[in-house]
Amino acid sequence: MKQVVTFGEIMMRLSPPLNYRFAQAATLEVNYGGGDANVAAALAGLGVPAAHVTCFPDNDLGRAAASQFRRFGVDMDHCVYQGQRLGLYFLEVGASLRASKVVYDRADSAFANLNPDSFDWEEILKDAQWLHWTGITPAISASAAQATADAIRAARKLGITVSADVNYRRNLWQYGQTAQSVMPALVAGCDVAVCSENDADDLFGIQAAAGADNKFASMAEQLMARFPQIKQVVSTKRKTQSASHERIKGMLFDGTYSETPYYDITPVVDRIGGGDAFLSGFIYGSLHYATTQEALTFAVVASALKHTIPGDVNLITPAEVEHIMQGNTTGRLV
Ligand code: KDG
Repeated sequence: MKQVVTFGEIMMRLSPPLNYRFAQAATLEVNYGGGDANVAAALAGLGVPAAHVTCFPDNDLGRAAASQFRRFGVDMDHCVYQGQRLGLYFLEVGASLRASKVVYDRADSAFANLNPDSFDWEEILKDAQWLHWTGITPAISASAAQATADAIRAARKLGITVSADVNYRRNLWQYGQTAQSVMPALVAGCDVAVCSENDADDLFGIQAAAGADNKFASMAEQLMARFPQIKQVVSTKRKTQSASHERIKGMLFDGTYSETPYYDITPVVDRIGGGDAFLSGFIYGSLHYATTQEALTFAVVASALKHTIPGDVNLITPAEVEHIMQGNTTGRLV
């Protein structure tokens, strides 16, 4: 049984311990992650049955990555094993004034070379309620973009909710098609979009109206006018008071604008996957609460908590999030 299905690449993440620089490190710590898979893993941890679909290389590294996500409670039964290599990414974790660095080594991965015909989406999505993908997935290759389009088409046919984190990563689009030409047709099939003002401008040429009091709401209104299937646009906003004081809030537009208070995220232990934590929290909240305000608050608190957890995946419980939602500013001792 799965309520939510996600689709995208899972990579091995290799990072020097603590805050060592690449040039110093004698060892590299291993984690596994992927924008879409992180959402499935966080949902499984929250108690929502979730499945992730991907293409792994048919070797021990592919199987190790799959078993890690199985340990998180994700249904990996629809994954295929074809091709030679698992994508890698190297992360050097920064601190204070020194930013983190990411180096990708994912060209020609098994996922990039996937065969779209390997996935029977109507079968995979039957009984599911929600399909989620990120803009990373169609950026990887033409075949990954084709499989994303196939999944969305099947989800629409079955009448299930589709969400996308448009997540424009310009350095990933290297296979000859542009995000600006591929993304509109995919986003047109979505009910929920995570989209920042910058991404709306870069991908769709949508800007807040000049002089708009609320730039996010103005952008979201235009996005929904362009893509009428979209019913909710959500995003986070960061406020950086200083290198050691950063906060985030959640924003939502569904015809009316709502937002949450700001929540502290410093000191940041690991910011990778903060956006995935937000969206998994929003899916959880949408499935469990009566109001979008509660869903949005759950989402931003879940994301704030992710910043305290090493690795790409948000391993939290609903009780931990609700404790903060009730106005507590520190975790509960259990
Ligand atoms: O959102 C987190 C992702 O960026 C991380 O898990 C790795 O999927 C990844 C990517 O493409 O960077």
